[in-house]
Amino acid sequence: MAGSTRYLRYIVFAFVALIVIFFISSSSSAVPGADHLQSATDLLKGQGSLWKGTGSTSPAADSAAAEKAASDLKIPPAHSEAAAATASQSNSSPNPYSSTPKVLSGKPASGARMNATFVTLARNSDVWEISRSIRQVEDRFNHNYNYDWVFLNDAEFDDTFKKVTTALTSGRTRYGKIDSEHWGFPDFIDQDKARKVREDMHERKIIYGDSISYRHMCRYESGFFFRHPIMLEYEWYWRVEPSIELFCDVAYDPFVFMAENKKKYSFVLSLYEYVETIPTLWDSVKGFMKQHPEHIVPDNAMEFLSDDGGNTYNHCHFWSNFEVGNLDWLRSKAYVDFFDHLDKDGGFFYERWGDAPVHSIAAGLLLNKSEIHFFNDIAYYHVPFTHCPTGEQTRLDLKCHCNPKDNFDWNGYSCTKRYFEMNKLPLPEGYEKEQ
Ligand SMILES: Nc1nc2c(ncn2[C@@H]2O[C@H](COP(=O)(O)OP(=O)(O)OP(=O)(O)O)[C@@H](O)[C@H]2O)c(=O)[nH]1
Ligand SMILES: [Mg+2]
Repeated sequence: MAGSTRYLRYIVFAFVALIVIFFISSSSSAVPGADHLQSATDLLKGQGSLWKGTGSTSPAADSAAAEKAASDLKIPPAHSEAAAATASQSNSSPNPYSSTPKVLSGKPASGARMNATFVTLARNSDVWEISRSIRQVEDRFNHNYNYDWVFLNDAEFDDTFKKVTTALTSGRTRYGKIDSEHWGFPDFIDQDKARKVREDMHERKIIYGDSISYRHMCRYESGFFFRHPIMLEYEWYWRVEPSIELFCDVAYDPFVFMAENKKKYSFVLSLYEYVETIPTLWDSVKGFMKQHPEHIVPDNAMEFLSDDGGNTYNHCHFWSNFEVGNLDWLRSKAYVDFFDHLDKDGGFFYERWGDAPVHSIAAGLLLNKSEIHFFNDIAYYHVPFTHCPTGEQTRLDLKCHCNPKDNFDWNGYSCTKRYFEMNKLPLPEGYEKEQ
């Protein structure tokens, strides 16, 4: 009898335990709203770990999964072309972050979209400086547009660079390594001569005068970035450098503007080049003009570049750390012939030719002057110059935070007035007050 009581006690105990377990487990799903504790972002993040390779086998599948999950959650997919694009990245560094789905921070703009990308040449050590630039570009413009961002480097980008930049951008990020053929001394360069030039420039304290990498950078930006395999997929680019600022909202799509208005090249700041870095550049340009008269456009912008009809260069150039431009133009026979001619003359290494005068002279001779655009309404800073839009109403409308007194445009060292004169454009209203 004592044994059967004990069994009965065990049975009652087990039954009670079962009831308790049942209540505990059912109460956790019965709490009102508990199924919403996981936010859409959490869910995306959770699934993101699958998309990064554990659950799917190809980048295309990753991106399809990302879009499906986003649409299941009623969140607009951040980059609908991701599949095609990630699949074509075989020539760039593997990027485990590029298919990370993003929750858009703004409402994507409707209307025409261009085949366009931001492009940045950078080293891994530039990560925090370029992050500042990205944040500004995203806040002032791209959070509404989600254009891609291509990063190029002569070395492999490291994980930190990729992680941080991918987190900051609203569009797809792509990372390309530069071919050593495009970043190095061409074999026709006399190394001894180049070294002596660097030593001499060092003595004369010419900025970056003794730097080899700066010369590779200038040559790459002059002749190769638009031919990188990733860049071949795009028609338009917007160049962004580390530590720039954008002071105003960009209220429309500059790529669309450029296309609709038949523009090929644009600028926000212009100035005179440091003469010591380009003593024979214009001789080389004259050689090109003689050899390739077929590339010189009749209604060109020579007036911006020269005060004597092309005999001498006045050193005016568009500052190329900001550019919105057309890649097909840079890839055209005219531009490539121009670059090749200059390159053969060796001034990237025997002097210190910058990509700014090279691009500017090309734009001035190979484009119709109406194809070069000045963006008054894109407010910009790259040390040490500021372009703050002329015209108070523009600055108020665009929520600008630059001081108009810092605007460089009407300063005697700027060439922007010449651009207006060449195009017979009235100077922007109020410019006298902002000189
Ligand atoms: N990958 C790589 N990028 C470089 C190198 N040197 C410069 N860059 C990048 O090329 C662009 C131009 O270089 P900067 O150092 O900004 O040249 P700069 O604008 O004439 O001079 P700063 O006044 O120093 O800004 C920037 O986007 C740099 O991050 C390099 O050696 N490797
Ligand atoms: Mg710079």
